[in-house]
Amino acid sequence: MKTKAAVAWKSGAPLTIETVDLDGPRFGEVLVEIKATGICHTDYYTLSGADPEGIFPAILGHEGAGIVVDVGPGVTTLKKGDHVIPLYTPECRQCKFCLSRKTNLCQLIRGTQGKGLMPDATSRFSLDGKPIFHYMGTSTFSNYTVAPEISLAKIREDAPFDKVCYIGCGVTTGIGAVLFTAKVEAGANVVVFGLGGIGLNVIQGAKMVGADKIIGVDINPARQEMARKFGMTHFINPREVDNVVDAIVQLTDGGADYSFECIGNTQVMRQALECTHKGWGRSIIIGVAEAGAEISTRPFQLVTGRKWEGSAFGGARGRTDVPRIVDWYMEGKINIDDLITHTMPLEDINKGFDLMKSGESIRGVVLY
Ligand code: NAD
Ligand code: DAO
Ligand code: ZN
Repeated sequence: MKTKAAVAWKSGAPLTIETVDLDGPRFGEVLVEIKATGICHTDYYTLSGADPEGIFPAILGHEGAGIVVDVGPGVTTLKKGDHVIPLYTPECRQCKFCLSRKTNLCQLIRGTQGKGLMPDATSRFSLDGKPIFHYMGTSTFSNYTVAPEISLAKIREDAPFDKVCYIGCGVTTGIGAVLFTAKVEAGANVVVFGLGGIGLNVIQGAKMVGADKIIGVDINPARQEMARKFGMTHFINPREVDNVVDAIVQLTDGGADYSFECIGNTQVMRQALECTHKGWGRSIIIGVAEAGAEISTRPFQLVTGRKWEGSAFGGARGRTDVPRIVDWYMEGKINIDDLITHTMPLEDINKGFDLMKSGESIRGVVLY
């Protein structure tokens, strides 16, 4: 079939809207009509050329929601008409990683997904007979996409696509890091570095679990108002204090119980570790730094009880946890609507990237 898609031909260049060819789903695969997709910082990270796994030409996008149109042979858990959210972190429930119950990083199709291919090592997308690569197993910047069955979470049918698409990355990454990775307890002091599409959801998660002080840190003062609405109790602009770490240690009587880095800046990652409490502080890295970047601190920071950790997709097991998070939204337990600041047709997707880069949007969503 033919589908409209925004194609990334090479790093650093704007996406162009094309009518591309899409082959039908093969064994274990599903054809999905994408109804809405968010634009995340990670799409820009790949488009900018900073992503070591970035391959071109590709159809980016990993934060979508849509409807199953067709299923390939061997598909047993999904059928035509099901509503789904594509998962860049699949959940096969049978690989060593899934069975360990210690991680959400399913590895069953990791090799081919990282190469921009379906599990049989081929692409379903092409133009003029030349293949176009998939992205993160999702490629939601295409009106129709093919994804492995294990990379799709089935969700309730009354959930609005234009809102719950954000659960495909930002919402789950932020709230999940608090609930599933850190398991923050009520009364804890929490610091969030970077109040963008991810950090605001960390704030929202911290509020949900009953954190005491929720301190937001951002160089963009305009983020303060939104963050307060989501539960932030204190704001620090690093450009207005002599030393961010000292300011947090003072505010929290010795250091935060938990900190979350939601920027991808290795200097800030160090601050995030060092502002946590001696003996038990835990710092969770969510931000993705540029290829080859390294982090450093004095080892004594760890000897004296601080822990440095990371979180991918909020530690969520997508097929299990994403439908639950959709329920939380539908039950009014989480706020997504206020974070979607801009919507646009696919033709305006480059404007969506510009709004994100300038800090004007929190989440821009493409509506098909
Ligand atoms: P964003 O651009 O919406 O937000 C980043 C925020 O950080 C902005 O508000 C910006 O003003 C602020 N900031 C920038 N430099 C700063 C500094 N030095 N000190 C304080 N604040 C600073 O980005 P986002 O969509 O929220 O994504 C954040 C990061 O998370 C990115 O690196 C993205 O790739 C990554 N990410 C990780 C996962 C994961 O699973 N681990 C998933 C999605 C995104
Ligand atoms: O299993 O090695 C692996 C892949 C892990 C992917 C983790 C992705 C988290 C960071 C990228 C954010 C994407 C939106
Ligand atoms: Zn698995």
